[in-house]
Amino acid sequence: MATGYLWDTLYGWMDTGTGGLTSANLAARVQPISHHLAHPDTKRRFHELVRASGQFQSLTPVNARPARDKDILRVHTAGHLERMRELSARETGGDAGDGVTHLGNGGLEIALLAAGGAIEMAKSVVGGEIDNGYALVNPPGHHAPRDAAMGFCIFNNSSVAAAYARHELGLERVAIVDWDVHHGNGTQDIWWEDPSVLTLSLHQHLCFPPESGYLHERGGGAGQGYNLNVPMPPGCGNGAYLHAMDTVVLPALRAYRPQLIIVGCGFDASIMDPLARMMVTSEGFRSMTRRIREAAGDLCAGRLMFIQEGGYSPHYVPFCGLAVLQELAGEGGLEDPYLEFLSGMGGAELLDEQRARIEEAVPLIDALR
Ligand code: 9RB
Ligand code: ZN
Repeated sequence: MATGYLWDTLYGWMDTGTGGLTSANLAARVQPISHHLAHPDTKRRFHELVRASGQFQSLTPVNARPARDKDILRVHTAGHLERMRELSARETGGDAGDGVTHLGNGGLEIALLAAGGAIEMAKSVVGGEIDNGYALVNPPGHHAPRDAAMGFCIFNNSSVAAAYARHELGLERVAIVDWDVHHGNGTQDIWWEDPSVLTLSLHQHLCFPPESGYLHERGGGAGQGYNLNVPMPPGCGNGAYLHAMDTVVLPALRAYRPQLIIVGCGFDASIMDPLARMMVTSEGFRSMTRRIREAAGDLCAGRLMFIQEGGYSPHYVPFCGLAVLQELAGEGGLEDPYLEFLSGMGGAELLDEQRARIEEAVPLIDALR
């Protein structure tokens, strides 16, 4: 099993500003802090664990290249790209539009490298140079709709890769499974009327963005039925997530028969994450990865690529990520040193309330057959 892996030093140079979530603001008494919640060190620590654990030796390196304007413009407006270009050219950058998404000086170059990294991984997987792959990109992408930056996201990396696969690699059906704990609203927006990309988001209901990610948001026009949301209550752990995979995600994939599966892989559903209230451990992410790898094997010759989204525990993201990489590559290695302790906290078993909420999404699959 050849598993591709992609990281670029510049991903760790994303300037997230001086605040913790919003900008530091003296009048509002929001103090500056060295690490914004989305500071890239969390992802850099993941990369460093990949190197220091020895896992890197079993992976096939894939190099990032910047996305071209035409790659971005398949899924974003020219106005959005130009606004980001203008902001990035400013001496100190600035807010990209929603009050929490800072784009520093030169940040456009890094955002284009993230979108381009997703493209390079898609090329390698579809071209057969690797069986599957993990693009550890930054900034993330799934909140960015066609015409804006939002929620730490500048360009919608997974959508840029899906559009590339559709238009340059000749695929007819691509599925994007987004298990970041927040709603993949940008991806939903971009493919709303397009049945050639199935979009599926598992998320903590209303965690972010506000008023987004309801079950009844199902796509429109020709895309009607091809957007699936699985809003989950706070407190879901491994059992609930695996139930969502078994009853909604995998049956939806089997009904849709994609030629490539893209996973929007956030680790912010983890039990250690500061920005949400779920309880998934590295073992949960490992099991979800195994299930989707097996599904990709059955459905699309194993063509599967992961694209990094959120994840804000600098302590735990590296070990969740390592578990996913081990599972993609089909071999074990270094163990999660926190797992025994975290497993003792409970929360792994599926509760009736969680089961009921998740199974509300099961009838949505009928539209895909
Ligand atoms: C806004 C605020 C946010 C923004 C982004 C996230 C997580 C993103 C992620 C969480 C909270 C606040 C718009 C505070 O991880 N996605 O995967 N909060 N945003 N105040 N205001 C006005
Ligand atoms: Zn998230």
